Amino acid sequence: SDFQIRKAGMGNEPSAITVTLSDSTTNPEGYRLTVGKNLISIEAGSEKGVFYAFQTLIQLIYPGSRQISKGKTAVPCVSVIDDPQYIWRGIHLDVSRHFFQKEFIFKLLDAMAMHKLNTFHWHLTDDQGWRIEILKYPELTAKGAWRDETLIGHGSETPWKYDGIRYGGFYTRQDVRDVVEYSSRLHINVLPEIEMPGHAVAALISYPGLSCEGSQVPPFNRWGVSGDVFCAGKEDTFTFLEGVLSEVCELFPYEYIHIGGDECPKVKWHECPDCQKRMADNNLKDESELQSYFVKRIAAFLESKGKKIIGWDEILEGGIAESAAVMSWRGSAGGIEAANKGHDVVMTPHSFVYLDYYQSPYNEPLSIGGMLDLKKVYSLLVMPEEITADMRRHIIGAQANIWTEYMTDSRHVEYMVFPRIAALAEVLWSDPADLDYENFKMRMNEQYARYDARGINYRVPYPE
Ligand code: TNX
Repeated sequence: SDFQIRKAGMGNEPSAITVTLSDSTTNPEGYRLTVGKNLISIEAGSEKGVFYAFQTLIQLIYPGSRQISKGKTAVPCVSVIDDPQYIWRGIHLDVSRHFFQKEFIFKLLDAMAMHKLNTFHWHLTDDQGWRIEILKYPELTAKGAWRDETLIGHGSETPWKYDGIRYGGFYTRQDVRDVVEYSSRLHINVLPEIEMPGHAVAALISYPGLSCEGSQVPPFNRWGVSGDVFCAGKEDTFTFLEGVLSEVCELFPYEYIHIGGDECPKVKWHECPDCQKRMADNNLKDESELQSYFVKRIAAFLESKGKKIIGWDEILEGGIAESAAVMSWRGSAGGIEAANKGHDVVMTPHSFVYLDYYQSPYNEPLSIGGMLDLKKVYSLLVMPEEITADMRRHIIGAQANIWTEYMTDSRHVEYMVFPRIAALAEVLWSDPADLDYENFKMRMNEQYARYDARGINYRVPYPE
């Protein structure tokens, strides 16, 4: 990390590695790496490119498949000209259903950098736990960060059984700053997500006045979708969310804030006099338009803070805020619609990038369902064919989502993430014409050794 960057034109004394910042690479994340007999030279248009050149260099040196002795290491002679296809290359981690210590976040960020990923989407709030300290609303972490019990087994097994064990945790403001700082050194943007209007039970338990009934809602200690959501009629809801988001904006320098928007049942809104009055006052014809009103209002607030919003593809329903970006999770349809309307889109279609799905049909730990092996991840077409040529620039990338209902500890998270994330990383970085699964699979043998060297718990493929 203390490496000196020698700018072009500052003399040509001999050195083992030279780094030159130049305009010859047009993509700021791109680089040229040349390993010759006596010299390793790196050329890049920005520090990001230099950083990725070093990731490649580290990749060439490790694992121990090449000779390392007495402080000496062999680096193969290569010439690499490299840059990414997409600017958004991400991992999402749900820390609400299960909580993961800051130290694990650092480990995950390190692994992201190794895979040249640049966006960490931190899913900080959901029904089962509020995980970020907010000074203005201390009950969020005093109450909302804790639950009295957690579902045992799979959510489809009824009657539901609970473990009776209190569970929880949260990140302090200092923890958040530490993660943001650590990420910035790895050229990773941190995207915070504050869920609304649904997936809000932990917030409602902390501040019951924000529900439609305005009284205590029951805890939601199993998985799935709760009918209790933020009241869209009461002004208090907006005061609260603006207070929360103001602190979030202050803590996270990234230009985007994720406001959730997914899976918001409208039953309570339908029965709530405040929500119905809001609809009448604003000429909203149904509850979908009320959700759209909600999201647009929050978008306008965040814009006033200089931020952009991104949400799950449900934010398209009832009319989308003009400046909003969309995460297409229910397949590609939402992404196609949004991009063709001129919105930026991050592809996260569940059947290709939901890393909570099973990785093989045999001997796997309990998972939510689905089947998503390495090959399937590798087959993701980031750019759907249905996007018109002039709108292709709106598909800005993709990310894998890690929902943690069934992952109780960080080793299990690692097992679900690795090696599948390597497939996504390659798909996001490479020219589609170069993608070749059999070749990738062969190269993964070295990647597994790199995971071993870093103490990463990955799924070992079956022998063939
Ligand atoms: C749907 S994807 C959800 C999450 C769940 C996930 C489980 C999305 C925006 N919402 O709340 O954890 O499925 O796969």
